[in-house]
Amino acid sequence: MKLERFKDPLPIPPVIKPKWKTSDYTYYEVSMKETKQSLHRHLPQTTIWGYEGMYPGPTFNVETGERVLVKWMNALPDKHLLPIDHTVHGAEKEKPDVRTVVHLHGGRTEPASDGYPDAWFTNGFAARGPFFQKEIFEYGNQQSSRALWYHDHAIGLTRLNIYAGLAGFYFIRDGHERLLNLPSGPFEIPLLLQDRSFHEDGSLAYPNQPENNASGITPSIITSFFGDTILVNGKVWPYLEVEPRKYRFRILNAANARFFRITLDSGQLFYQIGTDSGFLERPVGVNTILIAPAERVDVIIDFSNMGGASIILKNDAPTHFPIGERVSPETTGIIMEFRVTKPLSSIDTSTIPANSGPIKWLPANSSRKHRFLELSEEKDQYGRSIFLLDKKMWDDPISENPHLGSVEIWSFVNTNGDDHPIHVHLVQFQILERRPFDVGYYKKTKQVRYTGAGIRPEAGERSWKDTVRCPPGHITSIIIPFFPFTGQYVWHCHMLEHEDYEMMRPYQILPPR
Ligand SMILES: [Cu+2]
Repeated sequence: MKLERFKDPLPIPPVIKPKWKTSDYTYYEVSMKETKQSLHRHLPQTTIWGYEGMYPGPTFNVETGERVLVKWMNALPDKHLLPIDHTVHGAEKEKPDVRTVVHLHGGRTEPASDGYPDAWFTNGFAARGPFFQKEIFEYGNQQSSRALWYHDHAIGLTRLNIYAGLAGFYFIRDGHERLLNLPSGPFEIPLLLQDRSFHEDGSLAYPNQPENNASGITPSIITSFFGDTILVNGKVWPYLEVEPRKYRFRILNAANARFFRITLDSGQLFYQIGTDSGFLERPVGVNTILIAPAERVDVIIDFSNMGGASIILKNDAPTHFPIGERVSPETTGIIMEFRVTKPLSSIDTSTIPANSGPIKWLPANSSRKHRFLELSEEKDQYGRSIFLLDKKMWDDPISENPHLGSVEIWSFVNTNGDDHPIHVHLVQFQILERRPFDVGYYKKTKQVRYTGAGIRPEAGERSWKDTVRCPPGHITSIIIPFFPFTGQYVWHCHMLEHEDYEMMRPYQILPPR
């Protein structure tokens, strides 16, 4: 299907209002609903699933330390919009087709509210998964200012539920952020990047089997979904009219599997000020930013001297990443357009701060435990590709069990050809290094033989993170302090087709030693 670019203005998801607010807590209700929405002016309306019937969902704006309660409710139909593979763990035929549970990505959340994949629930909470504990989730927001996002996390269905539309932004605000005098209000814009494909009737297209399906199973899970259309905030190739001034963009890669490597065709720099989990120590000016699924970047673009210009936000990340098909310059290579056509409404007094505050760096020797965890590609019993963590399945006994208050180094030993964005729930971490190693030798002997020096994280990664890219042929090491809760969480690849098919593991935070 050929859709014209830059026909629709960029929608900005509305900020959700609480049901009530007391001095002690703020209470929200959010209902997941099926509805129809226009995703492009020339495309018939698309049936989507949205939080509050919106795709993307409404944006949360909360304050550091604010106690937020959310009753997430499933008001979806009984039948799924998209093809379910019942051979995938947790999505067996006897399970309800439409199961949901919400995870606040990047949140320091108690286990009962973290959206454990087996804590799913159906319409009206009629059926509940084995780990379901409560109807109202609680978020303490004991975190500094940053961009989180909320999305579905139901076992065996996450790729389909998010594809159907179940994702939204969640910003934590604080006084430090306000003191930085960043572009704000109408000049702070969230950009949720995704790829999708459509049928002629406007409905969402998601393959019901891989191209060369030798497994005999239909529907069958695919290795990675890549769409032929790019959407921002739920619109296909939108445009945004801006004033000649600085804007702050909160960019999230919410795609199933596509990496975005973004540039501006004007040759301008992005001034990156933050990552997944807060500010960099100081902004970095960069031409290009690589954003894996679930990563966020906080950038300022200065349109001050660009009056009248049209600037295209482009993407050139191959699929799969890093070695795969090149993007099409006419379609997947284009994200959106900025038009500097609005008159300046007021003098731009916002700043790109020279400093955003020091980060307490964790030295490698502050860790007591170092785990090497392989990211491997195997074949399942039907001959399909399956990616595993440490060669273990979701159902295998828990093997990662740090103590509360401890610091560990996790080294992801990537022996396959994909770059995998690994996300650890509850915690934030720092990237120590990525170091090339001898993959063949490792596969034979399980011994690490490095083939080069460790590579420091990129300038735009030098802060706290919750998702880390683990390129092939490298051992990616992160250092993680485990707090403030004990209990069971998950860690996983955030390419949703991988996560849904065994590239996810439970982990347990034990009481302090
Ligand atoms: Cu993966």
